[in-house]
Amino acid sequence: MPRAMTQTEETRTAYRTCPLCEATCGVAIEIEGDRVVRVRGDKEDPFSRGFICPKGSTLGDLHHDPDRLRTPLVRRNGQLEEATWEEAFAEIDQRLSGFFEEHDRQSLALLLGNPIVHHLSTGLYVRPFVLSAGSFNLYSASTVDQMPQHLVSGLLWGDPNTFPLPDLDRTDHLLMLGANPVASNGSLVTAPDFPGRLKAMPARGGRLVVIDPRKGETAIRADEHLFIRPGTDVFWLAALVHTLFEEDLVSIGRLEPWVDGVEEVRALVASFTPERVASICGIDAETTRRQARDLAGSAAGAVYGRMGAHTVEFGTASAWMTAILNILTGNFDRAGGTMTSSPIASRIDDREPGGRGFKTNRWKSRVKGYPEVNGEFPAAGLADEMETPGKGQVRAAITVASNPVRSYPNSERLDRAFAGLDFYLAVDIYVNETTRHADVILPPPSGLSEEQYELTFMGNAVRSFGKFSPPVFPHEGMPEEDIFARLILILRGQGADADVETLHDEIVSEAVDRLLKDPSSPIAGRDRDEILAKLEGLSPVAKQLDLRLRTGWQGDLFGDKPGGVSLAKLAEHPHGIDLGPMVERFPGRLKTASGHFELAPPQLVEDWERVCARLEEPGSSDQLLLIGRRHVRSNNSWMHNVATLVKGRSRCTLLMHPDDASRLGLEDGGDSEVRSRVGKLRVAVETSDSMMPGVVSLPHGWGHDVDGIRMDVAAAHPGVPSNVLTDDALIDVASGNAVLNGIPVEVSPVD
Ligand SMILES: Nc1nc2c(c(=O)[nH]1)N[C@H]1C(S)=C(S)[C@@H](COP(=O)(O)OP(=O)(O)OC[C@H]3O[C@@H](n4cnc5c(=O)[nH]c(N)nc54)[C@H](O)[C@@H]3O)O[C@H]1N2
Ligand SMILES: Nc1nc2c(c(=O)[nH]1)N[C@H]1C(S)=C(S)[C@@H](COP(=O)(O)OP(=O)(O)OC[C@H]3O[C@@H](n4cnc5c(=O)[nH]c(N)nc54)[C@H](O)[C@@H]3O)O[C@H]1N2
Ligand code: SF4
Ligand SMILES: [Mo]
Repeated sequence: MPRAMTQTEETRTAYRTCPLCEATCGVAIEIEGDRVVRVRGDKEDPFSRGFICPKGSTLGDLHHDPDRLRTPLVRRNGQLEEATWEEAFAEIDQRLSGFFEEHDRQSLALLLGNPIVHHLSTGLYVRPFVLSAGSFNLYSASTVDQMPQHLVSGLLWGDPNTFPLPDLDRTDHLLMLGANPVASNGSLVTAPDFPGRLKAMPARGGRLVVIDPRKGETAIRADEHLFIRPGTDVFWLAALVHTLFEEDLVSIGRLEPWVDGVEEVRALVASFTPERVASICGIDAETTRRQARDLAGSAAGAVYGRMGAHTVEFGTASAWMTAILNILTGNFDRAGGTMTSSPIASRIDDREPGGRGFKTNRWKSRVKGYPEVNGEFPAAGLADEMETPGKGQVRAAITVASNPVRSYPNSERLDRAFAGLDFYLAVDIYVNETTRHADVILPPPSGLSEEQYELTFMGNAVRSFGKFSPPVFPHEGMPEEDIFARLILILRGQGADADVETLHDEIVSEAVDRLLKDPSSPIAGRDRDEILAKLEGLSPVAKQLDLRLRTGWQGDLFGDKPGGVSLAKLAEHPHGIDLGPMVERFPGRLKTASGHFELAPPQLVEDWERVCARLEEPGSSDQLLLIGRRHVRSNNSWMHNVATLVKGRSRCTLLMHPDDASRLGLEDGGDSEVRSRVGKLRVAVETSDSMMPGVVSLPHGWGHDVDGIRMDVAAAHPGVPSNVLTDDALIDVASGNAVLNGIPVEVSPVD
């Protein structure tokens, strides 16, 4: 944008959104010349109202990080060397064409990592990119994170991407399981200043109850915290549902005519009495009954489960029981309960309940026969696909913003598998534990050089909000959409020099045509050239964004609704525009084939047999179980190269209860060896009675002392990689999600 380029020598403030986590905090970036001198929370942002966390204030450090790649790297004579963009694309074209002459398309795996959801270009180009690859071997952070929720959303109300959001600002009773938003700032719910929103609850008589095997940053602020044995939430949630039936507390309310399967659910939880699950979960029966009554008795309550409830053996069943609790207590789609978002860049098509429903298992993975869910295979199955010979064996990979060697389970096995690939292309900003194995690395520009709109997260937001920000700096290399366009053209067999502008135009035209042809679209039947002319002059990503904004439920409909939202209108509001809290969207939003809520879909009922089998044979409660944890100064696997965030005492320690430590002969600060079925590592012990006895905790994303990485600060603060211990043979069968919490481990002292 011209503004950024003409004012580079001046002092100025740019308003943007922090792209580092789901909270989407507004930031005010103070710039002198071409340097960021300070990042503050933007007090005028109506959604975040000035809140930021320590990570947000390091956006300048990330931008100026000398280790952040600015030029492509190509492997020559075994070394990753700087190359021009032309050389890099020529290499990719030559290597991939050679590869496809010998191998099936399925032998190429695509991996999409967490940061892609924060960039407009990746968000908008990922679909054509995946289609151009023509491979079912698609993996993403979703199956090490939230796939259980996609599946439950898809089966219960017909849309895998409509998430149930706790209405934080209006709820009277929030029952939270497996989430620690005071450290994580929230997940699958976008609410900047989550801590402040929780703090505001007591003033309106609201209560927060946290269920967690660790009394962490959020639990200490709760009105009540209960320890739970890792991986057992499903039993406890089922006991709550059981109690609702037993004590006649079911009260669905307004949506009752649209809810199917209530009697089936009653039967499914019949044997899950609070007494029966007490010893499995570690929560006594009377407390469980009281929790069910408190939830049912609140004016507007919400049950919210995340990471710790989803990345476990029964993750889908937990997400399912959570949704059932919200629906049976009449709290689904009720203000103060659990609602769904109305993003400004989307239409609202809630006229008639009913749609196509949600299907999985349209194709299966080669080695383990895992069904696809939401178009993806389980991350935990990738190493099998890479190591098992045969037609379709994965022999090449493209990773985009993904660090599987630190983020996926049984990471040492994946490390070896990546080292052995025939061809590996990374689109990434660092040479890290995974990308060090690449043959080519293409670095997208710094986030500060991009046009910005948090398209994905506005879809999970507790308010309808929108903010568009132009780039702060000119970019050093190639715009990300051009990187994708070139890769798409290469994957389509059109070569390294094909014209990217034609591809960008094709993608925009297709999006316009879809809307013109769709009878339910607000611009159906309008003149194509008129619409395209009104988008002229914008970048390819801005065109797609403007199209969505202008045809969204608040849009200006390209002139038909004067004063409505458009990109131009957003540009007049650099702090963003707020269009209010969540609103009731059901039953019109139901997209199941029946047009009803399917409380007992056959797929989930079948999966319930696994839960019942475990109820019969719960196994030993003496086994030590490993869980993860997050810290507000860290972000998954890639922000340890920021000196201000990693300084001080190492936070990568094995937390455990002092009684467990003394029983095992371990001391606070002493080294321990931790072993699981798949791996072992050495790490310092930190004792704390915030831990439930029998449970140990290690953060993930560390382990930076490996050969070949180019992240100097991170390498000096390495920590240990917890996914050496997580087991790729354990998955939540229904969704394919990895099990990252509740891993059986042995711990012993090392001298
Ligand atoms: N600072 C920081 N913020 C982040 C991230 C980060 O790495 N650092 N990552 C971002 C990402 S990608 C995500 S997905 C979100 C995740 O955000 P959250 O969903 O809030 O996840 P965590 O912070 O990992 O908290 C999970 C909690 O579950 C508990 N737990 C573990 N096992 C169980 C169990 O079996 N049952 C129950 N009830 N609890 C359990 C843990 O003790 C922990 O307190 O955070 C995002 N924000
Ligand atoms: N044991 C355990 N494992 C976990 C978790 C856990 O709680 N416990 N959490 C899981 C969760 S929730 C998630 S989401 C995953 C995350 O795992 P991944 O999807 O692997 O994401 P990150 O670890 O954030 O790594 C991000 C990668 O993108 C690169 N990168 C950063 N910014 C950009 C950018 O702007 N563009 C591009 N192209 N690249 C960029 C970084 O260099 C790095 O390589 O980890 C999962 N793994
Ligand atoms: S909570 Fe921190 S990392 Fe997340 S968006 Fe806000 S400032 Fe950025
Ligand atoms: Mo995540």
